[in-house]
Amino acid sequence: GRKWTAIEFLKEDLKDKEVLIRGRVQTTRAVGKNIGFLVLRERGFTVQCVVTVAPELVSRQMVKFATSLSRESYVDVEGVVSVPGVAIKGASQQVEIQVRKLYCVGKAIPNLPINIEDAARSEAEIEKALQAGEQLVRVNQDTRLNFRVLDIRTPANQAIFRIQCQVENIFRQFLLSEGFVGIHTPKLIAGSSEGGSAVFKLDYKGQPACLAQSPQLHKQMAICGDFGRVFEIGPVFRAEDSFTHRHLCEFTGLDVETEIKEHYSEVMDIVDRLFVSMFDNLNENFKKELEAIGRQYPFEPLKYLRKTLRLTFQEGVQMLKDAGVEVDPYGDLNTEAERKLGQLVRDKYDTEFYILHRYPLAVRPFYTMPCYDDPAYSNSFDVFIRGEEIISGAQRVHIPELLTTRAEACGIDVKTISTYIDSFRYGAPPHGGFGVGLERVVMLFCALNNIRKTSLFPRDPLRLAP
Ligand code: ATP
Ligand code: AMO
Repeated sequence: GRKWTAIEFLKEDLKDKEVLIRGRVQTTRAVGKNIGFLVLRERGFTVQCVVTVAPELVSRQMVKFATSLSRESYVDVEGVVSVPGVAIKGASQQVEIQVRKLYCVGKAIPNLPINIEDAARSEAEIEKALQAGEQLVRVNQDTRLNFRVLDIRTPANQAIFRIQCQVENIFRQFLLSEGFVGIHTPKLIAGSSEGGSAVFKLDYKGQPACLAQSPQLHKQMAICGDFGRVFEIGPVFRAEDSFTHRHLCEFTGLDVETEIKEHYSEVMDIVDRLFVSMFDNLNENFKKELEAIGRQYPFEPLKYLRKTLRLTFQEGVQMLKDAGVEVDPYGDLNTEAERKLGQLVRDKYDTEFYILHRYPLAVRPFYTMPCYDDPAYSNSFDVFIRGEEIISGAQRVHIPELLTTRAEACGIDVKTISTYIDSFRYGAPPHGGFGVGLERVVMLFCALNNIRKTSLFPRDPLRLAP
């Protein structure tokens, strides 16, 4: 095959060399009939190509063809690298390609529903452009999602999904290094795994069934099956009935379950080490991606401590109370109280990442272990980034009689989970774990305002396409 050069690597050291590149047409411009310019883009990098009429090499027809190519068409260009004396505006690479040959290998329709350059601008750039009287279309969230294939071509979106991939990668690498085994649990199950009604129901060859709301029951059963420590990366389905900036109907769950020797703090220790190393890794190795996101959606780097702060639920309630916010000490925190507590914690402890534990039992799922010293509370925790939840976790009830009582007390039909409850009759170790929402981690690490930005093809109550 021929040798291809990525646009990213078109630099001065290639001066006078012949290169072969492939890119999308970002813009075209004709100057008279003899010269044309086109900017080609490849994964966020752009280069200016010059088509100049020259005997034997480039015809007027070719200039016309090149400058009339529709935006976003894919073209292959053979040409020579040159270095102009002045800075090149509107392209990331500071060299030009003197075009010899040009082939359109993937034509785009002429009027695209989204202009990528407009879709890539920050709010501040849009304001500035509008004030300067520029013609420009503000691309709203719904339009972006309707034409997601175009939208995800922007540098910020390209970076978001590279970071998402790395979060998943670090999660896996970290847990493997700590002796965890990766598993896959069924997504077609007989009933609700979290209690509650937010399940997608379906017909399983005549039997009523659900799409799994979490791997909760089966990851615990894997512990009963002697794996010791397990993790899973997989889809989670929630039939959410309201429309928020942080709920999807399908998201990616990063789940962990492990034996506990003495205390549920062992589970929180894993959260602590995993996330501190994840944040360090992203800040160190994904600077370019974080900058690309920040150029379109400016944000402050996440503040986190070397050892993650742990507060009890009661301490959190007290902090809110001291700040004049009354909350039920045996109830759940609503979104507003969670946000407020996030601010109070940041101001007092200088961190935007912390663990809140010992939640009231009444607001946790049936499988949660009550506190030994006070059964009104539970061995459970949530973890927050910038005042919003990214993780729920807990020690589980591994005593079958107590599990049955708790399930009944929570209004669960124990028949639908009988094989799960039975698993604990065959001998089970004390254990616990947690579940992380991948899209929420990326959203909140980068302080993005909507979870739809961190889901490649989001599913929400109104959206089943694309
Ligand atoms: P989880 O699925 O772990 O419960 P969550 O972030 O949805 O994650 P919840 O404990 O369900 O956390 O909710 C916390 C608070 O968020 C609730 O008390 C409620 O005020 C608000 N909330 C939860 N779900 C919704 C929703 N679908 N629409 C609007 N507000 C919600
Ligand atoms: P929970 O229901 O809190 O806990 O879910 C765990 C984490 O998943 C994310 N999350 C969501 N992300 C996007 N859209 C949603 N609709 C949504 N719902 C939840 C959040 C949340 O913290 N079985 C337990 C976990 C465990 O105890 O191991 C569970 O599912 O980031």
